[in-house]
Amino acid sequence: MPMNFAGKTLDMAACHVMGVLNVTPDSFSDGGCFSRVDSALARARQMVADGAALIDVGGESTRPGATPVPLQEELDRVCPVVEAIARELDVIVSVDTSAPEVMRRTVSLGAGLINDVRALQRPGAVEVVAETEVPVCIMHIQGEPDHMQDNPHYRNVRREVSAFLSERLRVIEAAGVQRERVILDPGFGFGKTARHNFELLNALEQLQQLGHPLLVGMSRKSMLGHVTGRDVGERLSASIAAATIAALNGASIIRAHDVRETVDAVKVVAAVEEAGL
Ligand code: PT1
Repeated sequence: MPMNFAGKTLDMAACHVMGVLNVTPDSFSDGGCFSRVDSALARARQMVADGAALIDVGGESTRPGATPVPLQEELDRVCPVVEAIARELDVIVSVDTSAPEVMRRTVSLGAGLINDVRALQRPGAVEVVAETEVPVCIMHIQGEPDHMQDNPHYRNVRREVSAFLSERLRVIEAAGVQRERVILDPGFGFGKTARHNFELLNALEQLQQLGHPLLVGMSRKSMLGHVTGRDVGERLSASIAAATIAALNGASIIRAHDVRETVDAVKVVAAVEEAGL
């Protein structure tokens, strides 16, 4: 099952690691600022050396409590970095955005995957993706990042996440996005209690029944703090355990901060699976 990400293909029957590259506010204020692009490129280069098959570039924080970023600000942060990585490195550039204009511009600059935590629900997003040929990851979210953790509630989280993704699939397919280029993500930490997240991790194989490759992101998240009692900087072992479970249960892409360690874990899972053939 190869998927084509703007000229680079990945076997989605295997598991790959996507490195996280945040280009959120810092000391550099202006967009094309050399220092910002340069340090992002250096970080991306290290993640590629560590075995990342994809780099996820994000200019809007979507972690719990984060507030929206104006469009121009997001464009200024993300575009120069996407362009530099696509030009300089042999890796698939993913862009973590919900803004149709950011999708359009970054694909023209060489991005190979659109990663939208809002599942193309912003006006115009489905249409922009339909005009491109790149794969898209649609993620389940309940609410918006600023308030999504206020009081997450489900009658049956597995069924509701699955129903949401099925409905979004129906809508975007009807708009002309071929199903062969859609990746699904249950959205760990996006409007969910720790219990909800673990129920979803437990049910990953059921989500696979939807017939699409799965992307998962649990790296350093609070669900891991909940069970270990550890702060965000001390969650590496828990992140590797979660990544290992996801890989064993069929995830095709694992979004992670600690690329080298996650790649090692994925290699161990692949060796176990290889031995069973
Ligand atoms: C994700 C993801 C993402 N996560 C995809 N894109 C984030 N496709 C950003 C916490 O509970 O899982 N899938 N883009 C980061 N978001 C969060 C959410 C970070 C929750 C931290 C938490 O700590």
